[in-house]
Amino acid sequence: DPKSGGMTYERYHSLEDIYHLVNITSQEHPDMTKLILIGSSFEKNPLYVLKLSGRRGPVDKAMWMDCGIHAREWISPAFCLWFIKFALTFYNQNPDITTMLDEMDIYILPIMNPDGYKYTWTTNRMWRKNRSVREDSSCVGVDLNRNFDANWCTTGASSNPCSNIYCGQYPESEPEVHAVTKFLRSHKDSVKLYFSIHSYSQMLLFPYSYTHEEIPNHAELYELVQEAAIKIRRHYKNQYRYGSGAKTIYLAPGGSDDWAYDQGITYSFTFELQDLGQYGFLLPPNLISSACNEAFAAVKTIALRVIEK
Ligand code: ING
Ligand code: ZN
Repeated sequence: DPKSGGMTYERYHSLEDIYHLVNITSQEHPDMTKLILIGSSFEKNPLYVLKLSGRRGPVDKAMWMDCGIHAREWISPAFCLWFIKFALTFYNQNPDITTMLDEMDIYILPIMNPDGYKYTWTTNRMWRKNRSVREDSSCVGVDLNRNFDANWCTTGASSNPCSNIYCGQYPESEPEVHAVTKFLRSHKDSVKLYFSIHSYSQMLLFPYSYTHEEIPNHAELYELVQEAAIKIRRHYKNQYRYGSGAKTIYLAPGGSDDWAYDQGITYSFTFELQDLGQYGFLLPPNLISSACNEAFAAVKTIALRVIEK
């Protein structure tokens, strides 16, 4: 039980440990998982997606979730690992989890920015971007959540390589972003639901972030995040704000959820997990389980609604 003591999921894991955990999990559940290499990072670290499926047989719907786009947001990859463990542990025990896995394939990328993550363990805990190098600048790294082809590098991003919100030389210039977009483009027919996990600030967001304009199904997504936020509030006593990205936080072009939405994945979300700023990116390990439990409740609530539709 991921909630119980001694759980390896209640601590943060080094990059090597993350690869190891994903690997052994796939070996322990060969009937329900598939490990897929979708590309590699600038420094040639592998980008592994773990596919989770129920035992009921082939389905035509899928959900995608990526974690760790931003290096310093450690609770994000911790959540992806926790999600995998929780889903596999409670399949055929918890009816909601069983339904989720039986009705959808779930693709999880536990760490989208391995180079940056590694750098936060070795050198600079507050690093955000990836670690790509260019010949004409001494500054390193692109903000992967400004590098998607969604109103790329307009207001809310920077063309300065030294900026923390540097958009890169062109859309999808970064191998990490290219690997994800390539995978999602080739799975367009099945993937109906997209989640990108960040921290911190406790928000449940949906497109657009690149413009103040509302998406066609704004009211529908608003209801979904509202329901999820109410559940978190009721069961976990934590407040999450919700709404479109541009209206709820700030204008941010080139983000993954906006790109996914414009590809036709009309249920597309970015979650900002705990906390509200007391610890910020340095969320202590003893808060991992509460952050993950409430985030899981939100993902589950939305996924079950999308399955019903
Ligand atoms: N927040 C996100 C960021 O990249 C965001 C907010 C959400 C931007 C969706 C674009 C799209 O700035 C954090 N904490 O990184
Ligand atoms: Zn982030």
